[in-house]
Amino acid sequence: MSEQLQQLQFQLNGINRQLLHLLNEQARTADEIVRIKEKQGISEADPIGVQQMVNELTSHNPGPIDNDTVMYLFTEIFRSKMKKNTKNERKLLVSRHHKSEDTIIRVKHAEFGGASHVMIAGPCSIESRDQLLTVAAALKNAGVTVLRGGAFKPRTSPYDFQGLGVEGLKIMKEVADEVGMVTISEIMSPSQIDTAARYVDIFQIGARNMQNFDLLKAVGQTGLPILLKRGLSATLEEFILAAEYILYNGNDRVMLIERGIRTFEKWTRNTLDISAVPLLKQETHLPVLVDVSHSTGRKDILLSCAKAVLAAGADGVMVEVHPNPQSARSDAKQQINIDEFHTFWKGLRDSGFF
Ligand SMILES: [Mn+2]
Repeated sequence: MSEQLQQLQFQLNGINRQLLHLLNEQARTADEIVRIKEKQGISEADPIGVQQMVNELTSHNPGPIDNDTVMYLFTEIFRSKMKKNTKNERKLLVSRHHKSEDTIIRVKHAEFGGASHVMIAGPCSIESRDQLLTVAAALKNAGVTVLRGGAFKPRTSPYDFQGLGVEGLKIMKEVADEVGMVTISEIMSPSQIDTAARYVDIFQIGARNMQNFDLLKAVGQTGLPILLKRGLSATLEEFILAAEYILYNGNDRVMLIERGIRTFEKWTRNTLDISAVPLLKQETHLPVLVDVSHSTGRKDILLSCAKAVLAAGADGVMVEVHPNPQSARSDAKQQINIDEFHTFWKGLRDSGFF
């Protein structure tokens, strides 16, 4: 009995090997068909005619395998083939396949994605000339090159402070010129581009606008440096496809910034997705930054989180700093004051990240 079993097992192994051999033969033949059709300029969704082949097979099926199973098996085999072909065809402009070396974005004296890390700091909202100048002067003294500040604020509630608008941008330009810093501010609609371009160096597209496709197309048609934030619930694929819109429309000066995603966790404002950093660095050639303020929503873990993302390969971090966070008109809870910034900054420098 056991001898018979052994014999059958041996037979089965032999059949499997033959099947594997035939499957490889089949793949080679299908590849050849695809190659010839491509040469002739024929591009079809189903170049090898899977449906037709499966119909042909089921009409000649001797059994005992039923036709449903035959259909399922052969469709699966060919489907993997079709997927492979379409995947090879689509090489995203943001991807490492399209461009293997890192994209370095230079804006005045700041460099993103280069050899050194970048610190972006400043208040959530621009509230007054005094407020911004106080922070900017302190940051500049500490060696920070890039100043952030919101003028057009996309707020969850319409009753919350909506930002100073163009007035805020004017303040930002004045202050930045005075202290000598590169500026980042958010725009929310294509109609704001021309005005903002007069006052701001880098345009931020916020999390809530990551899939505002008209805005992505519009900034794509400019040569302006863009800081694209990951959406609140966006997958990494959706994130890089949003960036692809900008590159596809002609602008390759794009930086990605992880800002936390929405999960069930309540101890942090969002969940900082650290794995996004090495994944985005691996899949794209764009600079990758992390907003540690919005991703955590709390001050006590900022330093640890900043160290973690820089160790994971981030090109820089963004943090919200306000001269008097308690009185801030937005994100009062998460902004750090100037002393706290100095501690944070020293922690990162002592660890060798800056
Ligand atoms: Mn904020």
